[in-house]
Amino acid sequence: MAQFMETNLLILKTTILLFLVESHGHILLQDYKDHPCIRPCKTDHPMTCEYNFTVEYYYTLTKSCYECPYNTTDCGRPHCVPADGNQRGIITVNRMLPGPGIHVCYNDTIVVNVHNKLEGSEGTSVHWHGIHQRESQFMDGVAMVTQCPILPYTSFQYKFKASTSGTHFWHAHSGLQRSDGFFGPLVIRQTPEQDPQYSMYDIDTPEYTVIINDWLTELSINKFAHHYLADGDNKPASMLINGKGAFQKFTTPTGGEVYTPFEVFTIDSGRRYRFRLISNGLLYCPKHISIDDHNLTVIATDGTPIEPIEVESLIMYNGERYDIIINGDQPVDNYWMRVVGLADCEVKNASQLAIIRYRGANETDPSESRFHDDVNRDGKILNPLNSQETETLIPVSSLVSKLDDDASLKDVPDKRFYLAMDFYNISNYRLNDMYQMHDHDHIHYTPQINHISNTLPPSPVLSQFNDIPKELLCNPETLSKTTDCTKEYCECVHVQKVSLGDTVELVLIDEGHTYDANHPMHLHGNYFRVVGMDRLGSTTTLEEVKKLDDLGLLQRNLTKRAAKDTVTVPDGGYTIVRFHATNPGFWFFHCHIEFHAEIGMGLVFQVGEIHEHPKSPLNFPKCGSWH
Ligand SMILES: *[C@@H]1O[C@H](CO)[C@@H](O)[C@H](O)[C@H]1NC(C)=O
Ligand SMILES: *[C@@H]1O[C@H](CO)[C@@H](O)[C@H](O)[C@H]1NC(C)=O
Ligand SMILES: *[C@@H]1O[C@H](CO)[C@@H](O)[C@H](O)[C@H]1NC(C)=O
Ligand SMILES: *[C@@H]1O[C@H](CO)[C@@H](O)[C@H](O)[C@H]1NC(C)=O
Ligand SMILES: *[C@@H]1O[C@H](CO)[C@@H](O)[C@H](O)[C@H]1NC(C)=O
Ligand SMILES: *[C@@H]1O[C@H](CO)[C@@H](O)[C@H](O)[C@H]1NC(C)=O
Ligand SMILES: *[C@@H]1O[C@H](CO)[C@@H](O)[C@H](O)[C@H]1NC(C)=O
Ligand SMILES: *[C@@H]1O[C@H](CO)[C@@H](O)[C@H](O)[C@H]1NC(C)=O
Ligand SMILES: [Cu+2]
Repeated sequence: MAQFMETNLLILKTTILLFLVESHGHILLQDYKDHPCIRPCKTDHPMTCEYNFTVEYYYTLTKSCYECPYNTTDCGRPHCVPADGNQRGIITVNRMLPGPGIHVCYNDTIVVNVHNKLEGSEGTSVHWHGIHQRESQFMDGVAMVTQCPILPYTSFQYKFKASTSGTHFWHAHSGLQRSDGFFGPLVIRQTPEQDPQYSMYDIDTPEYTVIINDWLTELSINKFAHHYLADGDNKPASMLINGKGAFQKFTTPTGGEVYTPFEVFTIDSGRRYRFRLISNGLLYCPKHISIDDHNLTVIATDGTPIEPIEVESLIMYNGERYDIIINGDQPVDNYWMRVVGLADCEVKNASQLAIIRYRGANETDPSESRFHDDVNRDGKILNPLNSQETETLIPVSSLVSKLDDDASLKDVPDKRFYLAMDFYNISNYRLNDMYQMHDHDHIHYTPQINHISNTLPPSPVLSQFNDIPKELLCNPETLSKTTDCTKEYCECVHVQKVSLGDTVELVLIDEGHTYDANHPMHLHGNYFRVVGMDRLGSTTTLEEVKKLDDLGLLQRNLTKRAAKDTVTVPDGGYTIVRFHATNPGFWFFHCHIEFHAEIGMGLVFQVGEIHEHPKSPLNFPKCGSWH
């Protein structure tokens, strides 16, 4: 009888599965784990690498998961997304979490057909985080900056040259979709001759890609609205490593405890592995990463090579990437990879584990305690949170690049911007100002850059500049004529213009008066060099930093500084970055904390005059308001 019922159930489930596959017409939901572009890279053998991305609202632990987590084999079934065991709505690409990894060689051409199958008529777009898109500026994927959102029922083809080598990732750049599962790795490998770190490792294959994110227990729009409009918090409860991990506890009929499985990285004793770490961090949750009994030799950050540095642990902010070497020189066994959430992630102890398993070890969890508090990890920490440099706390401003010095490091920059950031006490209609005005104990401070909240225009600045009413655009200089934005809420499309060929210096200041938060700032379309960073105290001001600079007291090192695209700014301190603006277009610069970016902590750099920008591709989709 039981046998019969099980068979019936199987037929039922198979029917559902078939139905779902069929509903996609002829598009197969591929994981691309055997994509022909995954190969040893050779000079002058470029390929065209094509992918289909089907974007859908989906769910964790669907019926396609069968008996997962009670039967861990079932957790690996196609279309099953176990995540951390908590059941919630998600957005997936090809019903995977993370979405398919794109692994190509330098100089390949990447073609991604995005099919928008989201419910609710929701638009979308995909950003290729770390790719500079020279000559393909329209492919940067920022809705209302470089393109219109991809409409539901339509598809959009991204096509660009893989000309920014290194460890990157792709993610939705429309609303909060990135936080709900719409992301995946993007790695552009070099030939042995091109790779300055080739002698440092033996193995560099897609299995050793590690994408990490903090994770909510509900759709992020729920969390966002609950937090900003009512009494909800903004603290993540969980974390994922390659979309997996243990969080929700399940009880077996015999009273045992089970969890959804951890990610496992299998290594061979005696070999050196290049692990490519990617932080798709969502909220204010820096991630402290270590591996029991193993040091991390860091060889690259945000895709660019650095002089190797050996540390015991490393902190990653949202949007950053680090390539590390793990040496398989310890006894054959299982070891924890630990990712511990700091700041807002400490409130609910959001953390996650993965397993480094030496081949030959038993397939069990490591015997070390799961609780990081039980495992003291002393020693050097790269990229510390809100700290000054010490013997053991190593900021990224002290990393030494393996790239040659370039015009971004010349003595005097052509343009300098002081960008002051903080959470300001300003009545903000987006954050429910009626409530704010009546209850000062529960005020929502507004994170801004130079007291401006960025908004996006009704047509993309890059593809339809002439369709945008110019009064929507602003910057502190234009606003200062009419408004005191320190007293009044200022919202507009914040555009700062630089000339093509300028060396631009950004002095990023976190005034730090409200909370001890830090902001990971990400620049599209360019690398910058991190030439200075310091924490001055628990707070500072724009005026104080300017005064120090006038007195020659802001240290800059203009030799061999690390090239990055995402960097932290210490609370009560500053970070100085330099970029050489040779890539014409409109490039978004924003905090990579999803909620901060969504409520306006960003601006757009216009590099070059409009006539110097590339022309829109033929028949490029258009959008805008209609009156
Ligand atoms: C993408 O989908 C199209 C149309 O369904 C199909 O012809 C093509 O082979 C697919 N390509 C890949 C790489 O999956
Ligand atoms: C990349 O492609 C360009 C032409 O598109 C070619 O000149 C260059 O040599 C190629 N580089 C490598 C490393 O293959
Ligand atoms: C677990 O599921 C797999 C199929 O996914 C099946 O082959 C196996 O028998 C199941 N194991 C148990 C203990 O039920
Ligand atoms: C890690 O590095 C420290 C020095 O910073 C050294 O004392 C320790 O032995 C190293 N551990 C391993 C496992 O290599
Ligand atoms: C977080 O962990 C600490 C130490 O292990 C524990 O005391 C505390 O109760 C935990 N907090 C929550 C919310 O689980
Ligand atoms: C694997 O487990 C078995 C039985 O629990 C034990 O005898 C053996 O020593 C273990 N092997 C390793 C490599 O830890
Ligand atoms: C915020 O500003 C309001 C008036 O704009 C003021 O009444 C309130 O005291 C301020 N709150 C804080 C914490 O500074
Ligand atoms: C700047 O960096 C270079 C290269 O790492 C180093 O040799 C030099 O001492 C640094 N200069 C200062 C002023 O710190
Ligand atoms: Cu921020």
